[in-house]
Amino acid sequence: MDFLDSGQKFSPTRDRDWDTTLQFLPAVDTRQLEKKPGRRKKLWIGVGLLLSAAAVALLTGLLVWHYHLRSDVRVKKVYIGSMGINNQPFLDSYEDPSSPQFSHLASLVRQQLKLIYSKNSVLAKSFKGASVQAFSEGDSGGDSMVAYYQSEFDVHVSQQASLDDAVQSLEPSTGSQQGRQGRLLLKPTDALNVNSVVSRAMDPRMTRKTLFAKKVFDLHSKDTGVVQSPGFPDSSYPPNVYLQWRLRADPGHRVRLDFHTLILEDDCQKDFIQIYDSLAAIESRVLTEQCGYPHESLSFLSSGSVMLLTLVTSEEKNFPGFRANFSQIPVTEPKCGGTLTADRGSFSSPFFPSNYPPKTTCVWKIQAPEEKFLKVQFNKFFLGNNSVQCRKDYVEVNGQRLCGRKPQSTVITGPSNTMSVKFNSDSSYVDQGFTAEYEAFVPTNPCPGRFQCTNNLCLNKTLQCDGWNDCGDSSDEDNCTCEASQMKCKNGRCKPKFWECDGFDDCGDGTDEENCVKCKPGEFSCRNTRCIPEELKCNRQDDCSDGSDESTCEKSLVLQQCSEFTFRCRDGRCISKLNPECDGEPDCEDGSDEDHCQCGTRPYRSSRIVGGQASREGEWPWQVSLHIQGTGHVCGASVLSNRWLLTAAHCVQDNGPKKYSHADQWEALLGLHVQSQTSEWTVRRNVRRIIAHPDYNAFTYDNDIALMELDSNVTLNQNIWPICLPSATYDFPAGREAWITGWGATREGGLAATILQKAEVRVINRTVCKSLMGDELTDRMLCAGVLKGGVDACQGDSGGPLSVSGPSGRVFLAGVVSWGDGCARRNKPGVYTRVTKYRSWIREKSGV
Ligand code: 4AZ
Repeated sequence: MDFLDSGQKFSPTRDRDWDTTLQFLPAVDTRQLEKKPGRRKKLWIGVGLLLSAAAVALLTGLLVWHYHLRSDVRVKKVYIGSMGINNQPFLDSYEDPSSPQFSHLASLVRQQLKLIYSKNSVLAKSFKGASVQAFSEGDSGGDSMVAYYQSEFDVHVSQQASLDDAVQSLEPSTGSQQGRQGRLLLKPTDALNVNSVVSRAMDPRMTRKTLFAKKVFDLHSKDTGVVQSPGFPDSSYPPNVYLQWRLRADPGHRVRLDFHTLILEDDCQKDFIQIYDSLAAIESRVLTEQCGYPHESLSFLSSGSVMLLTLVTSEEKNFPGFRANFSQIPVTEPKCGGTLTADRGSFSSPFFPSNYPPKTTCVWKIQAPEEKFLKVQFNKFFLGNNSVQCRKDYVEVNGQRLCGRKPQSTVITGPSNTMSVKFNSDSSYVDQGFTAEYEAFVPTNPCPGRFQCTNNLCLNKTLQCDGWNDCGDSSDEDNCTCEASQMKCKNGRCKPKFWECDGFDDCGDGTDEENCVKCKPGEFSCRNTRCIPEELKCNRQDDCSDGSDESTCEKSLVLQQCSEFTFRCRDGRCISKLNPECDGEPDCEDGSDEDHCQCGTRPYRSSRIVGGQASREGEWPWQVSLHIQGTGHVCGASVLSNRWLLTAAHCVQDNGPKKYSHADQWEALLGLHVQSQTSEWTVRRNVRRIIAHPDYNAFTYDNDIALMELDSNVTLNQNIWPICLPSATYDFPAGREAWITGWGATREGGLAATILQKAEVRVINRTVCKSLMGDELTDRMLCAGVLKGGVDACQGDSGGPLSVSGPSGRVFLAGVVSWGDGCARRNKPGVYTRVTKYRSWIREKSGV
């Protein structure tokens, strides 16, 4: 069962499959189709080639004639634009398109546009007409305003580019010849004093012929209001619509839009929302485009008093949609920039963690005592895509510009007691912004009592030489003296010996993975332990006989035979690619490796931790807390669909008078972050049925897995989302990073956590784990942990997920927390139920 298909509240339509009743007709006389060797065959090939060449020539000629020589091939082009007007006070009646004042001003704008276009031969010839859609106050307030319009042109196909150039030339772009020419056209020769014109061709996705419903909603926010997609949350949004919500605030205010829920189809070519810093859908004013189940901050602010929200949907796969609150705040809030004189402090981009508004500049001047220097550390830094020379959104520290998104902290030191930090956003595409801490320091001692990384970050000294890259540039792992349990890498770093030959480059220079392969030099080591000549790798032949020599190549190979290392497509054929499912690329001929992939995404990015730490709300939307009535939290579980959870079988075994195997004893809390503190996202469900694995062994914990069916479906939301289930042949190699999460004890014998905890561990080599944990370890178990100790799952985490990110960032359920020798002990990893072993059992019992 596809969870999206079985939803109680929404039911997206599916792509149509092949009609399996179709059959291909048999050949009438099979003998005529037999091969005839010799000259006759060559003759036929020659004739075929000649005919094909003639057909190509004819087609080319027809196309050239059609597009270049025919005089009647014309196209309609629509441009969306805004016109800034001076000396024109904004009246309330301009908000009402049926008012006489609106009609009068709209007619003046149309005349003005005609006048502007008349001065350019390309525009004059092809202009068909303009319609005015709305007005708003101007950026500078007072007597200025903005008109939003749509202009239609009719041109010969070959003239489209010149039309684009001519429209663009109307915009004053600094310094360019076209710009200067453009400004001349705007001379106020008429009733309107035009100060700017911005226009862009309409996005082709909004001109799709299938869009049958186009509608505009006008909303003025005095206080607060709600916008939501039609049908939300009871049904999915309608297909083939183009909807616009024009949001206005009072003069001197900005519009603020905060999304409560946003779940659309994953493909932005089909269903998407856009938010504009404008009342018209002008591409150069778009603040964001979103589809799917977005990961980023979903709070947006306009620069002025207007904002436009648009929703475009396609025929198929319609999802719940969105709900957002809108409100207004004075433009003057919050005040950004200023002078900072304390020895240390922090500041952030305006409205952080909401997205910063467009067209905003803030300058902070930091002043320290004379004898000190200053440094600033950016902990969060999300400033949109990198732009050439950081010309779009940027932060400038003492003249040095930073832009883009930085996954690690960045430190900038200044060799003086003053520092200037400037933040600037341009008119489109906003992001979450930054948080920064600054500190004055004595030049001879930049990190008092702490370790100084090469990138100037200061770290707690205990993080030095612990095998983890805490600085971000690995300088805390350089020049270490290795302990007996560690190996020395060629680059001087120390790594636990257990990480040698685990398939993961822990040293960073590959030395821990050298001399591991048993094959001779020049040979490739197959996963089934065979050795083949290196040059046979990626030659599109299955030389290993398990597909592994073709598993990491650019193109996947359809194999003659399947193996435990290959992926089986729905049509029964096997492909060579390693872990192809839900990686964003269709690899199977029937595309089935990309089916059922609405899973394993989350709203937040996670960061590196030492030990366990509190997670952020919504970071692990598949995490479930299983409560026993009267006891509270007992075990964890994972969301598989809107009806099914996966947990450990040992969680659902009777324990004396405690009837844990009875479904009616349990309550599942989904979308929970803090125990005993439910939020608007939390959903409680009773349990209808428990299916523990029939071969669960209460002594060895073998087959420690159980399914739980909820008594009614849940509506997925940004804090409740399924994790992806790996196929039977999915590979989680030793060394792969994994995350454990739960409300279990924070140390052995300790108390349970209130806030959902997370910790990073690694998958541990099976042979190594067997040597550490003994023969109790079966092939249906997987080990993960940090062998130096200190990080592990513990009592109360059982049943919860061991989450591993796949190649495209989707998260897969590698294991179910099962058992261990105490918690977080040195050389005692956690043991997890290996989920790949139960893929068909889960499908058979739950349909997921
Ligand atoms: C438990 O008792 C438990 N260190 C879960 C995991 C581990 C130990 C105990 C692994 O639920």
